Amino acid sequence: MYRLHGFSLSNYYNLVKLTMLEKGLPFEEVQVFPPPKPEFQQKSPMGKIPCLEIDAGRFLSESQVILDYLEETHPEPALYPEDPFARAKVRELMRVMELYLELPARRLYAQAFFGGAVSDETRQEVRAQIEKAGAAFGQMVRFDGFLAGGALTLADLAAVIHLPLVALATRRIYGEDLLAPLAGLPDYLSRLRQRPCVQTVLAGQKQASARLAP
Ligand SMILES: N[C@@H](CCC(=O)N[C@@H](CS)C(=O)NCC(=O)O)C(=O)O
Repeated sequence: MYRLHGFSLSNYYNLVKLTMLEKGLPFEEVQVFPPPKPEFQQKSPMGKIPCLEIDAGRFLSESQVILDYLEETHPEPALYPEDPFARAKVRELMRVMELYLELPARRLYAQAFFGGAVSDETRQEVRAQIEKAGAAFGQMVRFDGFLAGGALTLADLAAVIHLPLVALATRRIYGEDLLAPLAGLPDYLSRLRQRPCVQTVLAGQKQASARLAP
């Protein structure tokens, strides 16, 4: 059985977990809390969470790599469209969310979630990056169905995991949700949250967060 290493407060861990649930794959969760012990690098070379243990001695890290591996080895239910261009467009959406929304927002997490502090310079830089990427993302998608058209794809799973975190971090740092200009986003995310697998992942996230609360 697959073993997924990581913890339920990590959005990258939760994205892989959600994908495995949507695909109906059996897996065991192995708790690894950051910072992982140095030995963890034997499984995940950069020490990053998540890491998927395929079988004894075989590990994969980097969420996108893991997702693509799972799609290739378990093509049903498909979470990418069949057409190569449409598949690439799904990856493009995922890349934009990850590189230009989630990663910049990550620079705010120390203050937004962990009691640290973020400099004014960082706040300004991140704000400009998220505003630009949010506008670009809004041009790329429609929120009235699934992000990439007719069917659920990995882009929707990435959106329901990453975007609420970006929105929350910006609310906490700037007093406003920098994703608010994406008018259809809240309803779209609410629809996705009705999926049982999404609810399972969010319940795990809530439990992990309650365990960390003082
Ligand atoms: N590019 C990586 C990012 C994963 C990542 O940043 N994971 C965080 C937790 S959300 C982590 O492992 N942090 C611990 C560290 O960087 O040492 C992926 O897609 O899997």
